[in-house]
Amino acid sequence: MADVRQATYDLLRAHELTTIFGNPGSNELPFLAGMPDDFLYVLGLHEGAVLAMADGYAQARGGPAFVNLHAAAGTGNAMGSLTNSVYSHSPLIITAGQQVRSTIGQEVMLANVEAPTLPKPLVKWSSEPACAQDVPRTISHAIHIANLPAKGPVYVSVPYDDWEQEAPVETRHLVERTTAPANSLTADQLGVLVEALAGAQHPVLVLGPEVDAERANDEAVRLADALCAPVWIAPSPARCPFPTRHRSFRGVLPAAVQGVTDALAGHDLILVIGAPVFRYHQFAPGEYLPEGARLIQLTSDPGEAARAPMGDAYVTGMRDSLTRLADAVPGRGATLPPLEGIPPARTSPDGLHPEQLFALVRETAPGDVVYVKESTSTTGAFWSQMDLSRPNSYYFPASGGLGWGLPAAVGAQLALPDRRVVGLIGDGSANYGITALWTAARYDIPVIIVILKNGTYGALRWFARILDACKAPGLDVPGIDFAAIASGYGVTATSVRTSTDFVAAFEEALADYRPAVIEVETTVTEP
Ligand code: TZD
Ligand code: CA
Repeated sequence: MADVRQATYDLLRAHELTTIFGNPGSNELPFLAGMPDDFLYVLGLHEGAVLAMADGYAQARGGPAFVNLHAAAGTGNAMGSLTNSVYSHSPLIITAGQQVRSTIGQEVMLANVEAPTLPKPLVKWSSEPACAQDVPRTISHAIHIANLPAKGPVYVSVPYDDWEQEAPVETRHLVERTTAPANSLTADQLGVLVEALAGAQHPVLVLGPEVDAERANDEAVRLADALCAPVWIAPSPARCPFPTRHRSFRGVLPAAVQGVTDALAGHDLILVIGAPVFRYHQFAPGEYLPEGARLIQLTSDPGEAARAPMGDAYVTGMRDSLTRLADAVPGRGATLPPLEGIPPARTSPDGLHPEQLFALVRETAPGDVVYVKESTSTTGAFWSQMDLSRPNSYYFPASGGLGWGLPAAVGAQLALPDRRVVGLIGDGSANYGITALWTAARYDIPVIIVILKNGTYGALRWFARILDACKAPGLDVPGIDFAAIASGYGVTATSVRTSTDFVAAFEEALADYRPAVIEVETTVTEP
């Protein structure tokens, strides 16, 4: 008869969850001690990095990831990263070890008091099984609910004396069962949408991360072509849902109310696909919609549909909707003029301008490269210079919680051994997740981390000016030697200041299938 631990590992294997991202403690050892040989334990040195590695891995593989944290302290360390996972809809099954059942109430050392409450509201579901025999079913529950729409992180706390207990015989059903969403527009709903699109004079598409998450980018292109409509990326994008050199592509919408309205002026129908309406950032009140415009949103997340301040919404799947819409809308029989070329990168006499750096990255990197970006003052520079044409090519922290990018790049590279992953990380952001470099070195994960060293929290300097708060302290981060830090963690590192030196270092890192850090001195810019 299997024990709870064995039953759980069988369940994880059945769901292809054989990679465990974790950082262990005494509460977790009894579970980990039984780990079968076909499992890989990926050790992270700080739980923020553990969670972000798992998140990057989950998003890049297009499936769930399993995380094992130490009690309340480990959970707490992971929660900064977790703020992003909610909004990227990452199906993370997060487990944490708990003290022995009979001692939790005494609040002994390392007891996780009110464990299921701790990670709320950052998980869509959380639980501590009521008895040992319910542990496999609870973990099965967690896996299914994480993967059902809207996907998202879940949390299970397991007392460590549960693992040795006998699993109930019914557990065998869990290994076999599947759950599947049937989220699809009805024929009537499709008809209403087609009619709205066909009747619109100037429709526009606004695409969000769910399109890329469902790998429906090509279907979005088909719809844009049929409608001959411009395409924007929804504000604060965490992924890239549309090829940026396609003739319909207009850019990323600004993350401010009036900015969106101004950019979409003149359109009578705004179809938002796979994005919240909208992820504004800078508070700048104004009109939510251009005069005379109707907004319709397609999302898999009932929460996103319900909380939008305007428009109609359908809760459905993106790939299915896009495919059926592209098939059904009458073609307009016109094409948009081709885009102009990528503008020349701006330069600066004081050092490498971020636009220059991104242009060099674009010219040197292979066509199927994957970018994980976490440098907040270089957003405009990035989108002006990059050419992202393939699905699954761009990631950014979905809630702006820094410390995600560097470890997420490590996790994405682990999930995508056939593509190179390049982290474009600010010298402020790098510090929050820096320990993931050790994991990259230890597991020989060939990620390339480019650190943009401008010596400051660039975006905060810009914000300080906007908020009239320029006297705020703590905005600069001079004097950090990332090449030394990276070597300390066992990663080959170089520090460069010129285009020639950067290209040489980047080419060498691409040729060498090993982790690398390239620290680049860049000039201060505004987002
Ligand atoms: N801490 C965390 C966990 N998340 C945050 N978003 C911040 C602090 C605040 N913050 C921003 O929102 S942007 C930023 C900070 C500190 C500056 C990041 O600096 P960087 O990038 O060097 O990574 P830039 O390009 O210089 O802005
Ligand atoms: Ca910086």
